[in-house]
Amino acid sequence: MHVLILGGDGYLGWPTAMYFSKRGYDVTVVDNYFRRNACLELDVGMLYPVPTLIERAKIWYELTGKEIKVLIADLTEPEIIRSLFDGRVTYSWALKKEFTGLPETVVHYAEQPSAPYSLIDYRYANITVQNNLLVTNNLMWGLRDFSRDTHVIHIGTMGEYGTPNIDIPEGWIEIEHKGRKDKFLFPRQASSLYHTTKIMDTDLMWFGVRMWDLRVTDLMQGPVYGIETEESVIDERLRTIFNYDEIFGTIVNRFIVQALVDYPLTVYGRGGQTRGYLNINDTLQCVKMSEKTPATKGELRIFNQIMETFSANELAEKVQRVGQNLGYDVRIDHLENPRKEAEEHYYNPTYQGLGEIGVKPHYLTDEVLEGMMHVVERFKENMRRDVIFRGIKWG
Ligand code: USQ
Repeated sequence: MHVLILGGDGYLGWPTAMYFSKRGYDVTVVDNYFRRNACLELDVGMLYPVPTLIERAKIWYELTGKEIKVLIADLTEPEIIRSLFDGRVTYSWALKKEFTGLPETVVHYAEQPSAPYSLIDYRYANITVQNNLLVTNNLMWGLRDFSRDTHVIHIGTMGEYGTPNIDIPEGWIEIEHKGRKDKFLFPRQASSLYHTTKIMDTDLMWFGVRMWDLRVTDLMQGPVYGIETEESVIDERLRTIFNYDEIFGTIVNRFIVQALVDYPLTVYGRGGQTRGYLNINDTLQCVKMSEKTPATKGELRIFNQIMETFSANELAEKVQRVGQNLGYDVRIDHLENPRKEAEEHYYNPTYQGLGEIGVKPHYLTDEVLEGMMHVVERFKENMRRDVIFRGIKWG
């Protein structure tokens, strides 16, 4: 089985590549180093340096004897994606240069993933819109023209739904109107421009499913936390990129670093914002289980990819408690919220589907937080206080 991973250098992409490779799949990764370049440009250092994607693929090969083929290229160029389906591809690194063949599965992570980035100003908004929509559209047309049986696993986001005052189902809702019924995508109302591009992705893919019988699983993921996966513990050079800055860091990873450098935890506003969270290891499980039980032809299957919900306040209190047990003096601050979002709201999403296909959740226990702190504290001398909060405003 061949898995093609778009966005294979990212926080989730590289761990996913190793995960499938270890389990015997042929793996090809594509990336244009968007995230690394954006971190350099915006001067938001990562916690530790990470070898390039080609270097990581070589290290992986030396340690496991398994090949991950690498293409460094920009997927907004349609010919790049098409070359991955029609065999014209020239890999940037591979032991065997010949084309692996059509992928049974494409995992699509190749997106600008940050809500604050998308709202820095109109230029970053444009980069987000252009990148995210063009990559998804190019992928759809590549599949339409060369490989309609390939199953796409796209990482969507729970943020597509926003925080409606009604329960959130897994993607679809049946509506009765004037005595007639039909099934529709659940109404979506995102809270950032980035999240809005993910809504547009879903609409593009839904079009491809209806028109060309494509097979798509859209995973509505919540904010992910974590650092080590089963494969990265083999060698620390294989550890995924880790951001703790305001732009690319997600809340749990940020709070952990803040606790360690005596920076009061940056709860935005009143802190009642509730989201669904998951461990990076569960992202891997969810993608794997989706791959094992693919969507059928002409199906857009949607799962809500979260394992438990917390408010920002609850996360801060957890990190404070665990940090204090380890001897850190952890304080909590309530900053004026730079985002425009509900700080107290109803939140009741359904998230059973992934459990039903075999995903076993990991939870954010004190032990898990403590384990993360122990890994992260080794890099204390690299932590920069100036990147923690710059206050990119939504309004
Ligand atoms: N928050 C704080 N303090 C912080 C950082 C965040 O209170 O220092 C709050 C935010 O206001 C927000 C919540 O924590 O209400 C989550 O923020 P986040 O920065 O961890 O996550 P978000 O911007 O929503 O985006 C992240 C990923 C994105 C993914 C999304 C899933 O960057 O790629 O799609 O999580 S979700 O949030 O469910 O839409």
